[in-house]
Amino acid sequence: MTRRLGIAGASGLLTLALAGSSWAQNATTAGNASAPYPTLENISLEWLVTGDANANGVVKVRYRKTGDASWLDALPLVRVPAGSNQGFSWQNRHAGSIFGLSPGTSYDVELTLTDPDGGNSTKTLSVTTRKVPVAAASATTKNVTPSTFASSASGAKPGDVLLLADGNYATFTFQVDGTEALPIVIRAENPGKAVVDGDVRLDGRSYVYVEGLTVNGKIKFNDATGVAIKGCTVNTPDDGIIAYGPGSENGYFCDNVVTGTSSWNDPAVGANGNNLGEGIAMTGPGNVICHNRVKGFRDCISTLEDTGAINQTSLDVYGNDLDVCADDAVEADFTMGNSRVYRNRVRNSFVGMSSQPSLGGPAYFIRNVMFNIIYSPFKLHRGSIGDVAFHNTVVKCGDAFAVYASDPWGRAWFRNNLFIGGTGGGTYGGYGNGDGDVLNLSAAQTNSSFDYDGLGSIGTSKFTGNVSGTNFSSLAQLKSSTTEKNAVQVDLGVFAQSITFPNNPFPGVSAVPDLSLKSGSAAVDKGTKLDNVNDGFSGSAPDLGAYELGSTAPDYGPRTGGSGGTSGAGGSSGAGGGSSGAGGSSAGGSAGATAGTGGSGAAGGASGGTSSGSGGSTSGTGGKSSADGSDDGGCGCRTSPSSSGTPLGLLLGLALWARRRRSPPN
Ligand SMILES: [Ca+2]
Ligand SMILES: [Ca+2]
Ligand SMILES: [Ca+2]
Ligand SMILES: [Ca+2]
Repeated sequence: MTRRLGIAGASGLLTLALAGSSWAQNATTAGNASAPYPTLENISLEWLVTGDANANGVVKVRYRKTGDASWLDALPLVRVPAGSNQGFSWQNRHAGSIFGLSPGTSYDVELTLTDPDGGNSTKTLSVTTRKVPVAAASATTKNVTPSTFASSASGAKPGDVLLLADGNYATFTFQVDGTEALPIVIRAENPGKAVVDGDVRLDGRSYVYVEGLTVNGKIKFNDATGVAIKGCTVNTPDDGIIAYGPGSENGYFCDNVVTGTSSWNDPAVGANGNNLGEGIAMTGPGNVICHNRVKGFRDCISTLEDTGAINQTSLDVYGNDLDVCADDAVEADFTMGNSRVYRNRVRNSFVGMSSQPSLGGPAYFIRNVMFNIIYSPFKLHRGSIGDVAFHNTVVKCGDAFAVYASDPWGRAWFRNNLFIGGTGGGTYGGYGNGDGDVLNLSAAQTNSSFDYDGLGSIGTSKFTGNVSGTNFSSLAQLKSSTTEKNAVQVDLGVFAQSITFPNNPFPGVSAVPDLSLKSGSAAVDKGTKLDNVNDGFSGSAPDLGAYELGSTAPDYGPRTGGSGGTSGAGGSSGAGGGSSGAGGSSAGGSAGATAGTGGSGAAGGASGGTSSGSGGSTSGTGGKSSADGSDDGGCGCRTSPSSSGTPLGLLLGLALWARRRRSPPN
């Protein structure tokens, strides 16, 4: 990922010109294949290529634990033609993830590239997932009290566990590094009973773990490597767990309870609402944000945007329980491939998942549950490219799934989701959320593919919308005139429990109801098979939405008994994998996938490699009312650098100003 300020537009035009010229090379020349920043349960794959201007190359993926005899199929990599957008550019490649692996385990990965125009190639990689970060077996425990903390901290050595007795501790900036083999652990003897009155700073630190503290302030770690924040309780007036540039690399932020001050009412919601702070926010590669309970922020979990975004790749956000996120529950903006947001549960939030934009992708969103959100379940603004959404369940007022920005977005791949909207649409926080269209995706480029989704509009007596500029007003019309050839119409009767439709988003719901499916309902066995995502499904086919019939409900929020591995985006049993609890190994994955057809998806489309998204974004207002969409620092309605006469520096300056205004960087 290269940052190229000011020349994005010129490059985008050049890309378009080359793709359309007779010089365009349709055969593939394979370049370097790599697996950067493996996480605990997922592997990121990148295979650079040149040529393949017609973007019809396909990379099949197989994997196995090193030493196993038989291979398992994963999804084909996503084709990511070179592009540029919002001051960033990306290389011509195939990219994708293998989900649901075990921590600290070696895998063989086989990539097979075929291109009908020539250039077939095979690569094999050996990749080891990261271990769950725990104290070294040989760790030396040092007992610490509030009065001895300063001397113990300054004298800490790699391999030490500083065991903090109950009591109140002063704010501190930790100054000593551990190593990968010998981390330094700062641990509450009794979880929650060692209380820090103020911020904890780990800036520049390597392999320092903080476990079980109560922090009345923020935990901040700019420029950190391999830090872990586990089982902490963070009560903050602004940001909770946070790293600005150059950010955090290979960190682990799990099983925390992070509470802010934003509330759930109309004046509080949206980009211009009376809200403050980021619950867990960071930039950098290889970070794992899992099983946290986050409530009361502007964005509950967030990457950074614009000039703040640095190498935001190989990012895992899973198992989190998110409530009162006045702007975005998960703001995965400016991700740069292999971001994985899965098996999270969201309620009482303005936006579900923001991808504003994905810079080429794939940006995965899998098996998330969103109940009583207002605006978009997936906010794909600012020309997002490469969003992949499988098996999400959404119940909200107004439009079920709408992207209100007029900026073209593309190479999206949606399968097996449940989108249920209905009555109660209107203007909230200054933004309209429609009147109950099931899909409102008018700016989706035709290189996108939406299919096998279950759609419904409760209480409106209509089934209307738009996909890539094509209007429909019935299921039959949707199926005959768009990519949704296998869509089904659903209502709340697909759920086993009786569900009260959230047609008024306020005062909010106290819990997400159980959205497991009813046996025999319209969402059961209506999905399509996706290798490594819904292996082991029950019945004749995968079900729509987050929960396969008969599967065990996953855990959301902090796991009792520790912070072990969990299962995966897909995992076996099709349930998104149950999470495992203490020290668990992967429950997901495997399950003997047959060499199925899998999804070929949008990425395989013959779209001529015009993926950049940098061109053509107009400054439209897009939304049905008010402005173009909520976001931090940089409105989705702004004119892109490529087509605007506005100096980019001014736009970036405004964006930075907006971010700083809401969330001081230091
Ligand atoms: Ca080709
Ligand atoms: Ca944010
Ligand atoms: Ca099924
Ligand atoms: Ca936001």
